[in-house]
Amino acid sequence: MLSVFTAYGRAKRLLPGLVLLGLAPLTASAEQGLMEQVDTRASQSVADASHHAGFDQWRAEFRRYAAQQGVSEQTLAHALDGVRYRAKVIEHDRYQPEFVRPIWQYLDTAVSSDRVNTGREKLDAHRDIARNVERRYGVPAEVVVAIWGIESNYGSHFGNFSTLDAFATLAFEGRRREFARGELLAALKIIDAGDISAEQMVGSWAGAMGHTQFIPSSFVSYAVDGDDDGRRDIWDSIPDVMASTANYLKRANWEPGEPWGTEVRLPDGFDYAQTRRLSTAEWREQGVRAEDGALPEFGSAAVIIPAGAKGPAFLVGPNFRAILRYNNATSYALAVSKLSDAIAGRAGISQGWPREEAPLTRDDVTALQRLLNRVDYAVGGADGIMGPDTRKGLREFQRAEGLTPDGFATQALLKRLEDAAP
Ligand SMILES: [Ca+2]
Repeated sequence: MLSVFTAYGRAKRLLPGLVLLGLAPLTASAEQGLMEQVDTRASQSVADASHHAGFDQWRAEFRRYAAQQGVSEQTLAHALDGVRYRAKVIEHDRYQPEFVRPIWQYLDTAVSSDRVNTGREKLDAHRDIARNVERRYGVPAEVVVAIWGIESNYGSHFGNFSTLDAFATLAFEGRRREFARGELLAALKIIDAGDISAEQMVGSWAGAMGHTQFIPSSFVSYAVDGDDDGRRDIWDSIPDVMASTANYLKRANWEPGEPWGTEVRLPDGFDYAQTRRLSTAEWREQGVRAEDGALPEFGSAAVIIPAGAKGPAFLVGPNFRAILRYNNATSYALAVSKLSDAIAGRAGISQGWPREEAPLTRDDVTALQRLLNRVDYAVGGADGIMGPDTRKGLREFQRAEGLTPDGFATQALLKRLEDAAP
């Protein structure tokens, strides 16, 4: 899933870059790669020893800092003194997939019939809790269940990695140490507050915790005691899990009573390069029509085409943006939206995805970026990630070539750029 995020815009979200990474089922070849790395490291016992020595000193310094920040001696002694450096965390943190997984493959898994059926069973099993949460926070039960389903497959695999070990290791030598340091402090404060014990605070290697995959700072801000037992428990209390998820969306400006959006048909000659938000009335004026029924009335909505002009199009409103606050990736928000639709018995996506398009590798995207720069569509540094600047440059190139400017990178476009570049 890491690959999908890099493809569709990563991480300015409240749960920065982490939520789903821990759930990411690595491909067989990726697992193989990691195992080989582990073996190499195991033979470097000298390097490992110095790692640990440095880690102990780092932990002693962090302990003084945490004490200054008000964490109790009891929590420091019981929770922080036991944390360990975990090489596996760093291996995951540095892993970069070669291939970017297309959105349709991500959706095949995220909104599989198994996922839908289990979602309906979970909704049935927890119907009273879900409907209570819906009344209290204004977020439909199907949406809460869908987020639960996508974050942790309804709690079946939220990870059993120590959150404290994860953030201590990342704060010691991860890519974003300051961020991890703040999360480790937040985690200790959660333990201090008595919500959960250090032993029970588990989740993904990246530090996303429990059924809802909240990182500690999100837990501090948004977790809710749904069953009124005095503790916020997203590991073992479904009322707390559901209330916390709904509270998060409410605080992300969820509009009660509004749908996320709908699939649309775009008219011939539609301007694919426009990225503005407009009202439904304005989109209607441009000839945008609902695939089925009427367009929802939004004051501010975007038309998105996640796989370019040959794939399906969607009109998305404020609640789609609220889901993006949970995890800032179009593929993620669409998966939650369509899974909630399916659980509620609404229709799936009508138009087909361009499944014949071979995905671009990281190297392909880097080459694409270098070529765009060379033919004067400045897209900035060539980092192998399809971001907004790269898509904008690509749209300009498409327009100059008389193609539909949808900003969707394909092997054919890469070839065309190679031919066009001096
Ligand atoms: Ca509780």
